[in-house]
Amino acid sequence: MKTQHTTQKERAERRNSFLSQIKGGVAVLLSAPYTIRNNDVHNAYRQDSNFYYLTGLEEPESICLFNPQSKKPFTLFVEPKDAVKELWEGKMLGLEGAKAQLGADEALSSLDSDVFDEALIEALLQADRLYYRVGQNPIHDQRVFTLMARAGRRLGRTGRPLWPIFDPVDVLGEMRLIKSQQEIATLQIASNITAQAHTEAMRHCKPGMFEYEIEAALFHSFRAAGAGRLGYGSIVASGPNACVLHYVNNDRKMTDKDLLLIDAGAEFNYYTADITRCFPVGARFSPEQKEVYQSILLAQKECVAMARPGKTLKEIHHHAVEVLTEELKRLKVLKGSTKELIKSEAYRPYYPHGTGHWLGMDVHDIGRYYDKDYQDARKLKAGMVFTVEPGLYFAPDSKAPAKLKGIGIRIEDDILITEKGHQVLTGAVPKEVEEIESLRS
Ligand SMILES: [Mn+2]
Repeated sequence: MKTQHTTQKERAERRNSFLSQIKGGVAVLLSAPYTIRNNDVHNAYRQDSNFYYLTGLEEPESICLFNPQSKKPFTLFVEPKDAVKELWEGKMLGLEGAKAQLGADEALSSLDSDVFDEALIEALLQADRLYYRVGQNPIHDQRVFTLMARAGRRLGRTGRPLWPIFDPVDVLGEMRLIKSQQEIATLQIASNITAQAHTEAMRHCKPGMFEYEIEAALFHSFRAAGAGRLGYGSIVASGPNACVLHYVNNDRKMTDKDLLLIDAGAEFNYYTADITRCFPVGARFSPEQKEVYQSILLAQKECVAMARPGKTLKEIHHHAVEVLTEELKRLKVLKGSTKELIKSEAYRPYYPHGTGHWLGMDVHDIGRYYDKDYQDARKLKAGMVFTVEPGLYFAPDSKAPAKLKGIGIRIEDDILITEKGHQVLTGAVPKEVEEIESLRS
């Protein structure tokens, strides 16, 4: 497996871009906390996406301070090397490593809180605003607010108000929304690994198996192909479970009458794919299952075909709603004028979610969905990556015709916008009825 690591050069470029966009201000970013699973066992560590995007550091208890006004604008606060800790948990970067390997202009101990406190106060005194995401860590919020007040007192009697706080996610969201060649290559690897696992699941699933057997097979395929972890909890939902949008129990025994909905994605080097496919647990779709499937496939293919620079996710969603409403009429679930049915959102009990979301380091990646004023949906641009995932869900207790009850289907691919149109990153997994049935038999 060819590996795609974000280079230090690319990270340095990101930091320069970030620093120039926050000029006049100062930014504090926190690492993700180490979280306890139970008693003294920790969950596997994953760095916060924004923190990793800018620093490449995978250690907890770290803080990053960006001060564009300083000759040393990039300071990392990390834990100093500790031989005992290294014995138990592995190599630490340490202060020297933070400078030599990650390109920090300055590396200071994160264990000595006075060091950070003084550095932030100094930086604030040279700045007119603070970039800091409130609400991630209440203890840290309290600390930052207190330091702002202390810095304010240092100013003396100037009548100046305290520093306004901006969310750095606004700047970082815009940066992360447009993927570089390196990021696209990484997403393609995550997509290939995920596509391969979905295709294998489609091939090996048998009546009588439990959903968790498929969940385990997916995880095996991901890890065996070099994926670091799951991009999100796998949904392996058979029969009526597919109507529960965030079903994660994955513990039902499957029968040859069921469809199986799999929504799972591998994370590779901090970038995740997000694929959903549905296939019969028996050899073939039932006539009803096939009809619903074809409706969604039609909507999905038309929505994917719309993807190009200048279009919006809102337009794509609107088109999905139009097609699915027409199909709901054809399936005798709804009746009346399509226009009225859309206006009254009659489709919503059967299509309750959106048609896509940004995709990248986070499965629901950051970045504005609207223009700067949050008025109009933003136009798609080359380098954006998002999902197209229409579906229909006829829960057993819904008002759908009896023969459709218990059917839940979604088809999801990952789309990259290119200069001229789009590229489907996840096209390797079959989605045509004939392809699926031939794989199943
Ligand atoms: Mn998705």
